[in-house]
Amino acid sequence: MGDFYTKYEYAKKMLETELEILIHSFEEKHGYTPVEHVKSRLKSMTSMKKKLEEKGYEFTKENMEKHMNDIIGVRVVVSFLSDVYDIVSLISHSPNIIVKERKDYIANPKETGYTSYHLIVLVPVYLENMVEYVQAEIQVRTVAMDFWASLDHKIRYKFHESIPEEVKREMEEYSKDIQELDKKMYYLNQIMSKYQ
Ligand code: 0O2
Repeated sequence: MGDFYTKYEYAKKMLETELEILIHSFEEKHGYTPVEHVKSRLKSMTSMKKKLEEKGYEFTKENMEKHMNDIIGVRVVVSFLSDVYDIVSLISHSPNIIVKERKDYIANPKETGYTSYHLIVLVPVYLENMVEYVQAEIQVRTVAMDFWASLDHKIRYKFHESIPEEVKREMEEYSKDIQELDKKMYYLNQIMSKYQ
C-alpha cells in the first residue's frame, strides 16, 4: 500500500487550493466571510478496512478505489443555512471541480438526525503525460450541524454502534432543535442585512 495515498495527497492539495481561491473570491465580491473553517483529511487504512468489511468487501486496493467515496474528505463549516447553498453553488460552478453526485441531507435528514450537504466530486490530478480524475467528498454544514455531528460521532465511538434507544431519541430531538435554531439564525441574518 506504500504509495497508495500519493495521488490522493495531490488531489487533496488541489481541492484545498481551489476552495481557498473560490472562498476568497466570494469574500471579495460580497464583502462577507461565510466560512468558519475548512478541514480536510485522508481516510486512514483502519477506517477503510472497517468500512469495506461492513459493506461485505475484502480489504484490497481495488476495492478501496472502487467502493470508497471519501478517501479524500473535506468539510466546510459555515455560519448560516443560506451560506451552505452559496458554497455548494460556488463549488458547482467551478471549472476545476466536477460534481458527480449531490446528497442534500438538510432537505432530507438521515434517520439518525444527521444533516449536512454532501458533494461527491472529481478533481483533476496532472501526472506526467496524463490527467487522472480523483474522487473526493465535500461536506458543507453550519456550525450548529457540525456541533450535532461531532457529538453524534463521540456517541458512536463510545457505544460502538449499539447506541441505547434513549440516547438515539434524544439526539433525534436535538437535531430538530438545531434545524429550528438554524432557521432562526437565518432569519436574524436577513434582519441584519437590512441594516448594512
Ligand atoms: P467518518 O468517520 O466521518 O469518515 P458511505 O457510508 O460513504 O459508504 P453513504 O451512506 O452513501 O456511503 O454515505 P453518506 O451517509 O452520504 O456519507 C457518509 C459520511 O457522512 C460519514 O462518513 C460521516 O462523515 C457522515 N455521516 C453520515 N451519517 C452520519 C450520522 O448519522 N452521524 C454522523 N456524525 N456523521 C454521519 P463515515 O465514513 O461513515 O465516517
